[in-house]
Order: sequence, then C-alpha cells, then structure tokens
Amino acid sequence: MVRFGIGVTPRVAVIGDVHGQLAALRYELVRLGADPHTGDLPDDLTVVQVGDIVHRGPHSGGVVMLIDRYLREQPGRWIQLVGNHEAFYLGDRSFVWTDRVDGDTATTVQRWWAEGSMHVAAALPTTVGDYLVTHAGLTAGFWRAALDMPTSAANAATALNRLGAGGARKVFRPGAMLGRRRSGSAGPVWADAADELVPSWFQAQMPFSQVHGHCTVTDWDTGLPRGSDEVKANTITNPIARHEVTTLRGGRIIGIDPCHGAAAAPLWAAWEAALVGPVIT
Ligand SMILES: [Mn+2]
Repeated sequence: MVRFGIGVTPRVAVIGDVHGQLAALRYELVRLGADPHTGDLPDDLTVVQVGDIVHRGPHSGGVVMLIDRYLREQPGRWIQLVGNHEAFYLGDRSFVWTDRVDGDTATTVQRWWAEGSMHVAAALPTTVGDYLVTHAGLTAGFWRAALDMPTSAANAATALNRLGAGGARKVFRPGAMLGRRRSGSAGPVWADAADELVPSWFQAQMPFSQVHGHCTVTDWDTGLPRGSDEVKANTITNPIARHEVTTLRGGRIIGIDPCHGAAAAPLWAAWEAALVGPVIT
C-alpha cells in the first residue's frame, strides 16, 4: 500500500484505453517511474486504468499478462476498471467485434471480474478535488436513476462497484454508440462523451468531477471537437497528452482516451494528480 505521511506525496496516474499497445504502455509506465528492467511500480504511485485494454492493437495478451502481474505482485497499486472490450468476455456480447483474444487471456479477464479485482469505478481524492473514474463516464441520468444521486465521488464509486459485483446488467447499459437513441442515462461502460455524457450534465449541477476513457469529444485525427456548440464551447484540449477538459456547473469532465488504433497514438500521456488519501473502490 502507498503510505501517507510527512515527506511522501503519493501520486495517481490514470491511464486511458490501452487497446493492446503493450510497448506504448510500458514506455509510459517507465516515464511515470516504473523500473525499466523489472517494470515494478515506484512506491509513491497508484495506477488506475480505465479499461479497454484489449483489441485493436497487436499485444492484447501481453497487456493482460503485465496487468495480472501488477494485481498479484503489487496489490493495491494497480486499480483495473472494466471497459466494454473486457465486458465482451463477460457475457456482454452486445456489439460485433472481429478480433478475439486467446483463451488464456479471456480466462484471466473473467477471473479478475469473478474475484473482484476488476472494478466499475474508482474515486480519487486529489489536491485538485475529488474525481470519479469510470470507463465511459457517469451520465446524469444514470447517477439519478440507478445510483440515487450520491453527492461524493467515493459514494458513487462504491455504489457502482456494488452494482457490478451484484451482476446488475444496467452497468453495461448501452447508448448511442450501439445505434440506440441518444440517452442521458447511458451506462458508465458505454456512454458517448460528446453526445451523451457531457450533455447529460447541462441541466444538473455536477456533484463531483470525473475522468473517463472510451471516447473523447475531440477527434484526435483532425483535432476538431464533435457535439453541439455548447459541448464545444466548454471543452479545451491538450493534443500533446490527448486530454480534454469540459468545464460544467459544479465540476469538470476530463476525457483521456488516446484513441489508439492498430498503431499506437503518436503522443499521449496518463492523467496525473497528487493524492490526499487512498484511491477508493
Ligand atoms: Mn470503450
């Protein structure tokens, strides 16, 4: 466990969708202080990964093996969240995908979910505020109807993880990405950033800020934002890190999906903050 005390400033690094890009992941972990030979994470660092570790890129199996090693050998230091591409192996075949990971890799992902080492959400108490982290973001409609409007990121994370552990299918509730009508209550594994997540909070005060992967308002290939004029007007982008920040009433929504394809994004980075308490799942 990371210790909190005088002279120690624990950090959290939230890593966006990896999509089988093992070399790019390893490179970023070394930048964050991992040992370049052993890969071990430094003592002051907790990593939260937002899910979608498999498919698209060349080394899904290697990424899952590396993360499995962190989960076993440095417990508490790597927090793994579930994305829709992991859910594909958990009985959520709600979308068509032609890549398949090998049997051992699928079994490892299934074991994480069964043993509770892969979560729906994490809460980060940081020096720049409390953040909820999920794969696709918590929409206002889901917060209201499925969670009973928790007012803290910690309570939201706990409630989402209770739903996931209890097998509630609404955690995997799809939205516009699967051709459904745009919904302000799309689930935290599927919500579309520009069309569902951000607009859902226009009518409500955000109770806390959020970090998510899955997709971004910004199209990184063109550098142009998607969505309504109101979405665009409130979003600023950092094309070097492939981060975007949408400022809303009560909080911010930070999108960090680097949008790797068959090749890794040329430039991207984890989102980093200093912790004032342990990461909560
Ligand atoms: Mn996704």
